Formats: sequence, structure tokens, C-alpha cells
Amino acid sequence: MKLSMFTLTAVLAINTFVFTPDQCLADGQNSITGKVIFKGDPANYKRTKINTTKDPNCKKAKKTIGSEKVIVNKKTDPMTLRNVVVSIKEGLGKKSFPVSKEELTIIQIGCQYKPHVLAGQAGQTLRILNGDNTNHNIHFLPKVNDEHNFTQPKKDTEKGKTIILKAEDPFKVKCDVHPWMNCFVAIFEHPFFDVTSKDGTFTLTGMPDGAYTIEAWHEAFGKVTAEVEVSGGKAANMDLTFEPKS
Ligand SMILES: [Cu+2]
Repeated sequence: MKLSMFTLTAVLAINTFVFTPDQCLADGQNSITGKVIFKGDPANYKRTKINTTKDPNCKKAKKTIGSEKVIVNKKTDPMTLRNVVVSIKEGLGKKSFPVSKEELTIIQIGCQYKPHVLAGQAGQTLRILNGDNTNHNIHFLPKVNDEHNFTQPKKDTEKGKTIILKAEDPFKVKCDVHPWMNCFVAIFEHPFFDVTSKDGTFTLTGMPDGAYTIEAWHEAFGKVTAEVEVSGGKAANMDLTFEPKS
């Protein structure tokens, strides 16, 4: 599948953006905001319906669920993509940043992982919960992190299982009981990342002044990058574009 490298519309005020280049934030509070554009035929990426009825408890929760592999937001022009991990790839040098104390959570609910794509910082705690009335199996398929593979009892909604993660490109998590279940976890050495929301937008905040390579990763379309500069507490706007040909 061929991908265009990127499109970059730095410092352009585009429709829904909250910030404009003229707005200054507090010193050192630079931000990069934008959207991930989908330039393809959405008819090729219709969300398939997944039948959950093999497990009566999943069936009870939801007979069919929508695949989350490719979710195109067709309501905007241009169209955008959900569940894309956007992060600073290069430009931070050897600077280190405090680790967020916020706990990350993945919950299995309706025999789906929520969220489908999760991003966090190395050293943050990830808590995995099971809100379903059925047992799940959590199987991490990482390259750097440990390969966790354990069964989680039903209705484990409070304690769950906690894991501290190392920085790594997005890796898959799957359930060996319910073959349709999977999600992705991306971990970074810094706090400048986001996952595109329903409308395909992202915001990275608080990076030092500098020139950065921004990377967008999507589970079906791979990676694209674009360059951007921020300084003086200003906000930069940029877009990244995936252009699948099939
Ligand atoms: Cu499962």
C-alpha cells in the first residue's frame, strides 16, 4: 500500500482549530495542533460488523460490534482518521521530562478493548480491567516490553492488573479467547503525544522551543511524518495525511 509522505500546513489557521498562530501562551507552553487527513476512498474501508455470539456472555452484552481498525470521519472536508497516534519523533535531543502520574486504563467491555488505541509515557502505570461477565485473556505482543499473557476473571473492575511499560512503538494486545479482540499500546520517552479523536484532531502541548519531526502511526496505514517549528509559547498548526491507494 503506497502512502504519501506528508502534507504540512504549518501555521495556517484551519477551520476548527482552537488556536491561531497569533495567540501566545505562557512562556514555554508551545503547542502543536492539527488533524490527520484521510485521502482515500472510504468505501474501501467500511467498518465490518464482528459477530460476538460465540460467547453467550459477549452476545448478551452486544451481538455485533463495529471493527475499529479503520474509522474514517466522513463528516469533515477533508475527511480525517480516528485512532492515529501522533507524537514527536525527533527534535527533543537528550532532554528528559517528568513522568505523568496519571494512570492509564484499558477496560474490556462488551468484549472489546476500550480504548482501541492507547498512548502513554514510559514509567506510567497501565491498569487493565475487565467489565465483562466473561473471562478474558490478555496477551501482549511487544518487542521491548514483557510478553504478558494472563487470564483475567470476569467483572474485575477495580483492582485489575497493573503493568509499568517501557517506551516502544505501538504493539498489539489481543485476547486468545475472543479472536476479534485487539488493541494497540504506544509508549514514549516524553509526554508529547496524542491519539486522534472522533474528529481526527490531535494536540501536543508544552514542548520546548524547537524544530520537530512529528510522526503519525495508524494500524492499517503505517507511518507518515512532517516537520514543524514552535517557539515563544506560540501554537503551530499542522496536518498529516494518509493516502492509501487501495
Ligand atoms: Cu476476550
